[in-house]
Amino acid sequence: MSNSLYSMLDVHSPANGVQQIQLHRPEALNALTTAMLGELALALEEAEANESVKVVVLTGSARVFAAGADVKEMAERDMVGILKDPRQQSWQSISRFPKPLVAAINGYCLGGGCELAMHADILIAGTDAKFGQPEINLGIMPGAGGTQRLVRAVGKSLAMQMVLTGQPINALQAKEAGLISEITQPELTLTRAMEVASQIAKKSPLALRLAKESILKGMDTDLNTGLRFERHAFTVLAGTKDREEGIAAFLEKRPAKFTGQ
Ligand code: CO8
Repeated sequence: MSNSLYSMLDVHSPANGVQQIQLHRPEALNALTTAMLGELALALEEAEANESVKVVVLTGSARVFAAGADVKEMAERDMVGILKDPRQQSWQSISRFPKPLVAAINGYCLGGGCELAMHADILIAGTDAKFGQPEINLGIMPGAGGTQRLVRAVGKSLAMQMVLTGQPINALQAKEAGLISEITQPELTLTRAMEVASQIAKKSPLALRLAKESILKGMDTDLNTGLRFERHAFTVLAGTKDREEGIAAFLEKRPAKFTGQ
């Protein structure tokens, strides 16, 4: 069942800990308007607060994940408009989402759409997916992490090529470069993403949260600082009931029942 609070998203009720959020603006290939990005930020805030949501799967349609920022809306913003850009808050909110976020991507994943996909922790794409930062063709450049997250994901040379030529890469290239973790047949992308999300949803939410934070922290810092953060996070988990349960379940040869305590 979908939540009708949202006009450009299909926000499904969580099932077995997994909530599916679908970008839904078919008339513009899911181009991200300020309002749509605001809806997504809000949906993720709600997912964060909802204890029955353990993992979110973000997807688009069969043809497109998202074709970028809405160029028509963008054309109306001058420099001061961009300086006061309300989308910035939404991006920050999306980037702070603490639960695992899995993206299921088919078709075009361009510009702001690719930047959005890179906010996901795990990216699973159909063989038909195309990833690109075509902003250079509009006389601009990526503005929501496309020069920063992309280089961390695929390395300097490919990031430069994508950003400076505006040419997209296909799913196979994205897999080889490390931008995505798996390729599937297009009709199976969402199913596979839901499978991965369901596996994750059975784990301890506390361990998931700290493991995600630790990996993301490590991408932004030097090794020693990252290792210190990991050590602290690992130590904190030693005080949880979920750790007791996980270890007891292993010793008793039964599946663990994690409660997030
Ligand atoms: N913005 C607004 N409308 C769009 C966008 C977009 N990004 N992409 C497609 N549409 C609209 C088209 O205008 C068209 O509408 P209409 O029928 O009313 O003319 C409809 O979607 C269908 O599109 P096409 O007819 O072009 O479909 P094609 O199959 O021929 O082509 C493409 C598909 C190749 C994806 C093509 O639509 C395209 O090149 N789109 C633009 C891609 C692009 O340049 N993206 C980057 C935008 S800039 C950006 O993302 C900056 C990010 C800054 C950070 C902040 C983000 C929120």
